[in-house]
Amino acid sequence: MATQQFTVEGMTCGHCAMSVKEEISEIAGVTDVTVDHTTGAVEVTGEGFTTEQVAAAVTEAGYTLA
Ligand SMILES: [Cu+2]
Repeated sequence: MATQQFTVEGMTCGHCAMSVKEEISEIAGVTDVTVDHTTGAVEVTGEGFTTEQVAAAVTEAGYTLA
């Protein structure tokens, strides 16, 4: 189990954060996601997931991985 940190661009409010959290949570192996829309900081905890999957989930939510 490991925690990886990412930065997401374009989030402006709690709804943005929720969308990003929901999409990333759907990745297999992810057990916890924390999103701070004020800083763009995203922490993803789990195992077996890739940065590419996180980037795709963020794109799916409508935002961009920095
Ligand atoms: Cu928003």
